[in-house]
Amino acid sequence: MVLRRILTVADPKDLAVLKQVSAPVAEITDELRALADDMLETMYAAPGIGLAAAQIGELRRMFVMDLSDKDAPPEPRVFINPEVVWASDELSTYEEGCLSIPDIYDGVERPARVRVRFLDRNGDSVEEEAEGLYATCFQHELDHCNGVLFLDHLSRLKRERAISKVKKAKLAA
Ligand code: K1U
Ligand code: ZN
Repeated sequence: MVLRRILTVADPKDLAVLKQVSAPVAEITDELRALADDMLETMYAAPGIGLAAAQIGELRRMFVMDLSDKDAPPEPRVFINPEVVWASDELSTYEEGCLSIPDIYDGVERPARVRVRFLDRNGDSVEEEAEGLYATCFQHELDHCNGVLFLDHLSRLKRERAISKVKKAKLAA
């Protein structure tokens, strides 16, 4: 497994990649499973609870997630060609963070419950209902597959302030 560099909004070249729409995965191969393992290792090291392939510069529609409790055994999950097939009218707001926007957190309003569909790492199709942090994280990661960052759900002022804060922190490091 290989630790990969996480692209951030502080670098204009990284941002240009993060804003792109990822391509569907045509075939689940050993190479794709190795990429998923790299993504999980990178996510755990960050640390984070999710990571989309676009965040390491791989413009493929897939992400990984682990929502297990800190002291519980890990529950790594891989989501390939993810979709939301139904979303509730009810909305909920969650304080989101993003490994590509370090140390910035803000409330984002999204559907509280979603029905999701994806392929797992064996290529089996899964459809299930998500709520709470799972629903929030799934939608956040699916946004990455579509070139959307959580800052895009906020006002232009908040977005610009956040990006300049991340850039300043990078210069000071
Ligand atoms: O996609 C990403 O950038 C990962 C992001 C996922 C996410 C977090 C919160 C709401 C929606 C989506 C993160 O993992 S940010 C870091 C984080 O949440 C965390 C880090 C350490 C321990 C617990 C949580
Ligand atoms: Zn993110």
